[in-house]
Amino acid sequence: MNKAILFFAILFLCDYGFSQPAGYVNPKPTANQLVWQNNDFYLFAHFGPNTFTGLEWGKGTENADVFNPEHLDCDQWCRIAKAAGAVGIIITAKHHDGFCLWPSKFSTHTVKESKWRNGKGDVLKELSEACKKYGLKFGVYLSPWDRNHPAYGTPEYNDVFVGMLKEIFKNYGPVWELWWDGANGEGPNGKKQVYDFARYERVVRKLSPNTVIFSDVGPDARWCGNEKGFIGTTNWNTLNTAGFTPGAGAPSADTLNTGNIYGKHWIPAECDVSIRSGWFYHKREDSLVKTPDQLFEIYLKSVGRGANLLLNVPPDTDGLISSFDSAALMEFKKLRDESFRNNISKAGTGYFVSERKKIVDKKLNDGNSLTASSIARPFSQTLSIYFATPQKINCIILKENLANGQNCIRFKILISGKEKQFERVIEGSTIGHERILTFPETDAENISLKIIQQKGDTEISEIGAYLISPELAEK
Ligand code: FUL
Repeated sequence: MNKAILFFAILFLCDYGFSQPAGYVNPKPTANQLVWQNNDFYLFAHFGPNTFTGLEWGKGTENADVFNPEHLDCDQWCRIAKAAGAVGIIITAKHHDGFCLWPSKFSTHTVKESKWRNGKGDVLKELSEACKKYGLKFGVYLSPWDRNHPAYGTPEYNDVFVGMLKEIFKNYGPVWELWWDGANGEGPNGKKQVYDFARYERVVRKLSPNTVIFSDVGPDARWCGNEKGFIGTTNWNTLNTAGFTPGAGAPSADTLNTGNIYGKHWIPAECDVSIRSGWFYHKREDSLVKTPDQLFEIYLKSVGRGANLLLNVPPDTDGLISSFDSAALMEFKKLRDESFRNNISKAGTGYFVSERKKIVDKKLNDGNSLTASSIARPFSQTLSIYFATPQKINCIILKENLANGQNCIRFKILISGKEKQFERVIEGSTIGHERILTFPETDAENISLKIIQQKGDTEISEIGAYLISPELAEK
């Protein structure tokens, strides 16, 4: 390359704070992943023999009759999910004990073998229909680890697993999200299975191309690396997966927690966490249901850091969500509503400010995270909200338009009070789908966002400002 061109190319990249290794292609989400990331809160329902035996990992030798939820009412689950502001429910169709909540012809350990409704019951049918009725998305967890199936540990088991996938997708779809647990323990014959995830994926893609497939390493959504519901303050939607597999072969928990800045694939994170200490309902844990404040903290550290939140609310032995859990969920919803009802930034004027121009940008604070705003470029350009009179705030929500990839590496927010008498500086790494930042109450006349370093042009779709309860802002 001509030296002069090289010089100007470097200058150009430096000026815009672009930072990318040579030859790097910044991944973009599929349309489907973008929609999924906009549906960021939904429920998990761990339900099966463990609900009745008090175990977390059933052995697979349980008598099918232990499963007997006499008052099962999936409409009740859906009403509660809806009222909690969740967009859907993912059910454990089969956990590690191998018991199938639908009458699968690939197993002899299913609802059909139980005395529940004289063997005529079908939880997947009831839940998928109830979800349709209430406008909720229906998702399925299907554990590849199976402690009951006699074929587990042999190549035939992969046919069994594929057969089960086909039954589920054909009879109960559409399936919004499919959840693969990476656990790979021993089966009844003491052998471990060699999972054929590539084949499972091909089957699902063919049957249902719009289903989001979750596992530790995707392909569409990844695990956040812990079961606390916390994603990293640095959270890249990009991940390197070459040489990794779900389960023991996954990248380290730390890597899953932050993603890879220059990862090759778009695999956003999902935080799974239980409202109780265990995943299944146990009466002994009725007093251990997380408080609304704890749930709010989880929300700040999952959705508020650009991940999706999958909150487990396990139905009880009656087949109902217990009043302990639903009460906490309703209060949690109230906290979110009260906190984020009043976007104070709407009372201000949004500007795109460069050295030479100051342009009003109505999209910056229109409350619509899908309208991309002006591109923020480092150093000389800022996105700002000005208030005619200072406003008390302790929370700022940033949103990055991800359609062209995730670009902001580091940002800085300057909040200044009346006539710039003081300034609060908040620095952070990564914005992503949503970034909720909390800080002590501040009188703001101006809020300015500067991008310090980026992969490519950062498109900010929203700068929101809120005054939430001080206790919650401290989380
Ligand atoms: C883990 C399982 O072993 C737990 O029982 C639970 O289902 C959790 C969501 O995933 O890998």
